[in-house]
Amino acid sequence: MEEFEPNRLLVTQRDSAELLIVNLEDGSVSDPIEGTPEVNSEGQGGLLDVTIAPDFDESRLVFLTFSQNAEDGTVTAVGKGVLSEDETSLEDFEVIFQALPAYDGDLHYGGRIIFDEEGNLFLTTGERSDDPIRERAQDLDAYLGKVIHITQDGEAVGTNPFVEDEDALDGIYSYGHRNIQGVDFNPETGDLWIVEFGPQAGDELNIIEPANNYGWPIVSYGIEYTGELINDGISEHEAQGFVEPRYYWDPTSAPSGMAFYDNDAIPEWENNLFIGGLVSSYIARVVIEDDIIVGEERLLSEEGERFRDIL
Ligand SMILES: [Ca+2]
Repeated sequence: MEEFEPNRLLVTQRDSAELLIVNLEDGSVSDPIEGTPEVNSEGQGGLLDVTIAPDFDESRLVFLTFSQNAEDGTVTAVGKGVLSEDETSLEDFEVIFQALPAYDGDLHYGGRIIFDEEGNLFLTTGERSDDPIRERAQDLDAYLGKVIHITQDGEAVGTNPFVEDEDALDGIYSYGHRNIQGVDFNPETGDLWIVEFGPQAGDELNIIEPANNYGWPIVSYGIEYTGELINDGISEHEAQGFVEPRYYWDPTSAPSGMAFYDNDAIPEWENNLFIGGLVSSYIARVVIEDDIIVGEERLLSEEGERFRDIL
């Protein structure tokens, strides 16, 4: 979801690949916007995130992420198009980035995007789930299991940490991630925070800094779906060069979508972090002091809903 005008949202529908406009004042929903990309909607794929350019009022540029058919499987892709003045179509839609390599699977696309203050994009990916492809999260020559930092044309940002490393892809910002499904900037510190799925539990809240390795699939606070430990459950993550999460969930919170509260309406919530939950069916309100998580409240669990995104 993206609020592109007061009380009006651009909303993606994952499996039908529709982009819609929802009016929060009267609850009305537009017809699907024309010109959106063809997606592969098998498994966890489909039309994923949507955001608008910082200069949307002039450019009317809309950015989408989606799972795209490629030669040897599917990829997480980013594209952009211009929302027509009558809001019925995305014009001149073009793909600006593909998180290669492609893989013949339908899980763990990641696919969240957010603009930084310089007008560049952070894109999150997944590691495509299966063993051994998931090991590519540790490799700097693959865009799987990464936070990626690109311009609005899909080029690597020049200040990225691995641009001088000939063996590494220039777009990589951080690595060792599993499946990142939420991103936001902390309004108090300016830091980029992400939330990512663990395997069986072990969902992580991480602060992203350039060149950091967040450990997957070498270390985790979760276990395999089979019940086996991850690498015999090795601990001492930091001693091995892996960055510890700020917080993790066990059992799973199935985190999807997140937003810091930065609004005067409810002063008690100032700078709290709200995280959607899928199978967990609650919204987590996370209280943070000096980058330490000091409290969590679980909201709306009685609704029995899957909360895929948060504004
Ligand atoms: Ca980790």
